[in-house]
Amino acid sequence: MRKPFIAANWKMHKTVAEAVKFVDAIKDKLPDPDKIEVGIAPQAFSLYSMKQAAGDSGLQIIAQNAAAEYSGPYTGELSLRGLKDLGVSYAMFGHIERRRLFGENNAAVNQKVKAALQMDVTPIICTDETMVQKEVNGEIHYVFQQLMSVLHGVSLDQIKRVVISYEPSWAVGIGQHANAALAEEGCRMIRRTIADNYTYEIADKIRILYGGSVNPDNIKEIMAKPDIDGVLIGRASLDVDNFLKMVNYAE
Ligand code: 3PY
Repeated sequence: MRKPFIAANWKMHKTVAEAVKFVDAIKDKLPDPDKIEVGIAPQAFSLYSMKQAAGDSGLQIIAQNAAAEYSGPYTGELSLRGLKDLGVSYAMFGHIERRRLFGENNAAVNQKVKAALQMDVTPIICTDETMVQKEVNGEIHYVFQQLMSVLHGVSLDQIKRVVISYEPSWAVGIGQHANAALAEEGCRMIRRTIADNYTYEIADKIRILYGGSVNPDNIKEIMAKPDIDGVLIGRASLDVDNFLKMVNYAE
């Protein structure tokens, strides 16, 4: 059984005080962490205070990004070593906004993913690609080239620890209704890509999230899809009531 994972991507929103207030408001109203995992990815300066505020509630505090290098002269970067020291267990990599606005490419994301795995921080790999159809020996194969580039050199043992978030560009940051059927199709193809390139057993265990305009009205339909194990929520996660409705979608 794959444990559902409901995570908020707060992007560049909320001060430390606002973030802590939010955690205080939700931490006693979260679902059983053995059944559903809940996380929030705030701006880096809130990670420590939110960790403290979350206490033993089971709420995961997630980094939105980190550098591939563990320390050194990298002004403005965030180290995985520091995240590990804070007790942060997850970091997101390759979000479409990082690719679009900050020029991150597959090679850079790949380095970060491998560094996170080495540091025992679980990467949440965001992939925004649309599938490429290829004909091989008369058969149509769907290929996730971006995902496979980002996973280059990730071993059979390491891939088990990865979380993948399918965030198609047609759905991110626009606040429109996500198309659950297309979201499922993408996640199913990602699972198949993992099966083809690793093993079926691993593909069956790996968690694949969907990200893009998830909100309290569409989360149930999205979470009912068999290959979607969770969601990464943008704008709708900024409001306490909305967020609580979404993490408790199963009730
Ligand atoms: C969105 O829904 O806008 C996201 O970017 C989720 O990561």
